[in-house]
Amino acid sequence: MKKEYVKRYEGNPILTKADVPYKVETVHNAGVVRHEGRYVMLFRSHLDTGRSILGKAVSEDGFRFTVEAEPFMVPAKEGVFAEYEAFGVEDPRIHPLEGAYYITYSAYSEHGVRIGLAKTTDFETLERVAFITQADYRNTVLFPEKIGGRYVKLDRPHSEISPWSMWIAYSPDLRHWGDSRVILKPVTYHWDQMKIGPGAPPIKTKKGWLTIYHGVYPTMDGSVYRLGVCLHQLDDPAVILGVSDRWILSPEDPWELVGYVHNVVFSCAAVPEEDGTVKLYWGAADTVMCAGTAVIDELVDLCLRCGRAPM
Ligand code: BMA
Repeated sequence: MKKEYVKRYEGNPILTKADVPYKVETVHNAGVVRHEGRYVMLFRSHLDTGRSILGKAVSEDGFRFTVEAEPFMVPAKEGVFAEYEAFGVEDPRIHPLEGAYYITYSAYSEHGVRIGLAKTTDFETLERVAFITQADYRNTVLFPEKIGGRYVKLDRPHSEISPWSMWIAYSPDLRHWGDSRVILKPVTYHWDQMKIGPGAPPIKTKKGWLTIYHGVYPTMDGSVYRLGVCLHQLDDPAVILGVSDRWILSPEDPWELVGYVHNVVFSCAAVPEEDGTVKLYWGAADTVMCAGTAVIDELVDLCLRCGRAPM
């Protein structure tokens, strides 16, 4: 059994609030994508109101990022988006899809948390498309292409009877979603027994769609957020081919163990590279951004060899 699936970048943390030219309290839970030969990061920051906004940073190598002078996305000022984003926008995931970048984000308001969908082609302007869930949903990721003629998303509703599980849903137009089903649940006395949620947008591999997700374990000292992997069938991603019973990343470095919320590694981004590796990005202790690399085939293999039951 391999000891380490994710190799941490030696320069971690890669981004902190000291790198941000405007006043923020944290830099975490960022979406990252390759755009025109560079890496673009949209990161979440807490303000000193406790509410969140999104900033933008750009990098040549995927590790050393420069933050832009102004925030990229703040709560909308008018209309339906203003009503549902009043308490902040959080945890962006960026999806290259049909020539544009679709951004899913958590929108908070007095009505709860729901998922907004926004669109950009250049990371200069941003168009809000629609809310694609009701409350209380978080952690929505889109598959990077249509499957069976429809768009597909994973997300994470919550209910008392079936806590914090991963669901799949389908859409003809990215706005209207249906045919939803639960596909992966926390299972008692496994590392992710308390809650799970999709992390990075799924990655296409020969053996299936690879999803990096977060799993939470309750302890006497609060919850621990770790990262794990599962594999979906290529032509029917509702079918889970394997889910690893071992985590791939657990809080270890000092900035992962201690911060705004301690013992957290939380990912919204994984960028597959042509050499078969993936650059993985995670927020550490809800305070700073970190990065590392993994070998995609090893993660796929882990899903298939070291599986637990999906539910
Ligand atoms: C989750 C979300 C994440 C956060 C994590 C750890 O419920 O709020 O944005 O990183 O908790 O605090």
